[in-house]
Amino acid sequence: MTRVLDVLLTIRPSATQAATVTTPAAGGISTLRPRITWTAVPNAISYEVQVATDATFTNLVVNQAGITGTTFTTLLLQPTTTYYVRVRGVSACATAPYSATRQLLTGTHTLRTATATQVPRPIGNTAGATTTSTIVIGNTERVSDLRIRDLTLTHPDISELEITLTNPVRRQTVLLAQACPGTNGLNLSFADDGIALACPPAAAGTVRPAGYLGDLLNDPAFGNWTLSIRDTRAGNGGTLTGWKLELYTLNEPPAAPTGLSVLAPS
Ligand SMILES: [Ca+2]
Repeated sequence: MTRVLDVLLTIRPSATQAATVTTPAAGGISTLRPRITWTAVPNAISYEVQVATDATFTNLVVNQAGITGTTFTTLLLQPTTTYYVRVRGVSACATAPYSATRQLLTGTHTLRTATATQVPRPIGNTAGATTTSTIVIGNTERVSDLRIRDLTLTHPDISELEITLTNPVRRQTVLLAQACPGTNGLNLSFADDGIALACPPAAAGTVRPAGYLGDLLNDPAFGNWTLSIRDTRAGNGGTLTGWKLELYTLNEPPAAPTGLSVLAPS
């Protein structure tokens, strides 16, 4: 007797190429939360990033797996310190070799707190109504770290609200995404190293945003920082009463002179 078996084989391609780290640029001064970017590796389904204080990657300060894109912004590094960065692609059956190591040197940064003046603002009670409040920053240095302080609003049910921050080059992150049903009012700060949001939130606590504030770093601070509050359901409305931008900007080294002239006594 002959039996016929149908066997389904799935051939998964392997990631075998090394990525190339593209930022931070070699030789420059980095913010204290650098945005690390790299070239895509064919067949990779995720990436691993390592940052260490030694070139042999013994003293790891970042060891992040499962990154699905080709960019990753670290948490806070130490100022004026040399770090070493490498990235590799991961596929279902294999791990690609590490990229060449990129050396980076962090600078120092300065805290600049800016308080919203476009408040109070009504939070509309029609479905989908969006309230915005903008803080204008005149400093042109790159953003090295960022928190939102003392975001206060009244609203009988904050789970109707989606709160988003947009930076001057239009990168966005969601701070609060329709969380904590039945909670009346909000008084919270947001930081990537804050605690996980609990419901109802402890008043005046510092929580991790729904998104990642790190996505809004490493661009110039200059321009409009906009807080948007979308009320997703008709009926209940409220008032945005205040918020602050806690912005750390990189102390950029002065530009080198483009030419030197020698003054000789005549
Ligand atoms: Ca509403």
